[in-house]
Amino acid sequence: MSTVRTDDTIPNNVDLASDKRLQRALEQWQPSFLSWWREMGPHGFQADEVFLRTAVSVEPDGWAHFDYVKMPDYRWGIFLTEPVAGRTIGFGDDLGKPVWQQVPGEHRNTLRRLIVTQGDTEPASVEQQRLLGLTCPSLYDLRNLFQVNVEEGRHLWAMVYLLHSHFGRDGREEAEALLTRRSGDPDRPRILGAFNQPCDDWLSFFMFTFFTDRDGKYQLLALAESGFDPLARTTRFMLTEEAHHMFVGETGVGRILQRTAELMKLAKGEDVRPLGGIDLPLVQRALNLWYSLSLDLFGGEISSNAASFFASGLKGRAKEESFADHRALEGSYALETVKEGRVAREEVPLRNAMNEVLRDAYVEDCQRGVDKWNRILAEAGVAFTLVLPHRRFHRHIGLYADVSADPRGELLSREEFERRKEEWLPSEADRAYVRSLMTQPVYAPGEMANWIAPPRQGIKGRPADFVYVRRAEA
Ligand code: BYC
Ligand code: FE
Ligand code: FE
Repeated sequence: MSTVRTDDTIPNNVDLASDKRLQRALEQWQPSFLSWWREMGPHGFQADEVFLRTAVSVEPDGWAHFDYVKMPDYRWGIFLTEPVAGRTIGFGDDLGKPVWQQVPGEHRNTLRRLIVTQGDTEPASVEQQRLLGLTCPSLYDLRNLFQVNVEEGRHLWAMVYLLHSHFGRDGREEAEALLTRRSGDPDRPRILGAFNQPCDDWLSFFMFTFFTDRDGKYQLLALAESGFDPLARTTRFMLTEEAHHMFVGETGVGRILQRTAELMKLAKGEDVRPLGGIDLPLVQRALNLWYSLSLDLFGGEISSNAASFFASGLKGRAKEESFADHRALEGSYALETVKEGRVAREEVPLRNAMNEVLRDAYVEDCQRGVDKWNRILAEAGVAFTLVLPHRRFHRHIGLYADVSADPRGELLSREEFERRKEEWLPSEADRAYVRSLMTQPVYAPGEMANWIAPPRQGIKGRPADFVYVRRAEA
């Protein structure tokens, strides 16, 4: 059982104090992290006291502590799940061999790249969301936004710990670079596409936490299988926190749907804009956007990178133990490709389709959430069904990057797509409308913006009108 040190400058359960060099390196990175947080973290709320959850151990029942904390004082710590005695590599060419506690030389560059790519998304999301507090629909939502933000900060720490402890000088340089790229910056952008998109209204925020954080879940599940044991143990613990992020997205959109359904009854029709609601076709367009951007995050359908991550035991499939064959040397995966303007089937070796296998699991999980949203609408007596668009729709990575398709996956000319895209994706007018609903924040305890229903329950047994954020200048 590893000892938790929460009194250290950097809370941890990795016995940081016994490795002075590493401890010093991380303590040197810490002020850079904090100045990044003050510059790029939630704007305008750094002095407020927020009712936050902090990870304090890896005990399944008791890993989190809830209390008021000013965000710059949040105790970002390093926590790895307990090692599994005798753990062996669960897939690929080295199946059954002992897992690695140190980075094997031949996998060093690949592993570093995977860790940096994962790490880069964490601060990126904080940057994307930094102005949202100024337009929050309630103190409850404000607190949830900040909860997500501080935990993404901790996920950055998790990756930086690996870079510092296992990759020497290269790792330290990468850790610095993680604080210098900026979401959406044309010169120094974040690595992956979706993390450079604006996420500047709350409909986008809820879609992001539903769809994009869920990519996080699946990428983390795949890395949790890694033969590089410190990576597996770090990502396993990150998944514990991730569940709340998706909860915020699922319930956030669910509450919008519930409110829209109420307003539709008052309006005696579908057009809820005169009543200040978010109409369902607009919700569908926002869904189409964030789902398609998030599908891109799984990489190309046919990927030799993915094949070699799998072969070398670095990145598995989600829930690898649920598969019968962990080598995946036999068998193939049937993909739909587009050749000369027509959809065709192509069989590819299974290992080359690992990105698509992971995407399949993700799509299924998204569908379960969308089904729940549709039940909210059905129970409110609204005849409208939200649907996930086809995988070919609005893609920028992989086989369909150069293909134009409608949400049903039917191929179109680029001209037709351009002409009709406002039917399927939020238009400038849609965005302006959503922003117009969110010009004023709601900071009064228990109050809720007009466009969203209140949550079913508060946080950690606290009532709905609890003061989740104590505003410094309130
Ligand atoms: N945007 O072989 P391919 C999260 C690049 S989210 C831009 O098809 P591969 C979170 C790719 O790097 C989880 N570029 O893909 C959520 C490659 O470049 P090179 C984040 C892209 O290598 C919310 C080339 O295209 N974690 O935690 O299999 C809030 C061909 O690539 C994109 C991870 O991503 C893209 N979307 O890569 C906070 C896990 N996709 O080699 C946090 C770590 C691909 O030609 N990363 N490219 O220079 C990976 O496992 C893999 O790098 C990828 C797919 C899944 C990204
Ligand atoms: Fe994260
Ligand atoms: Fe997350």
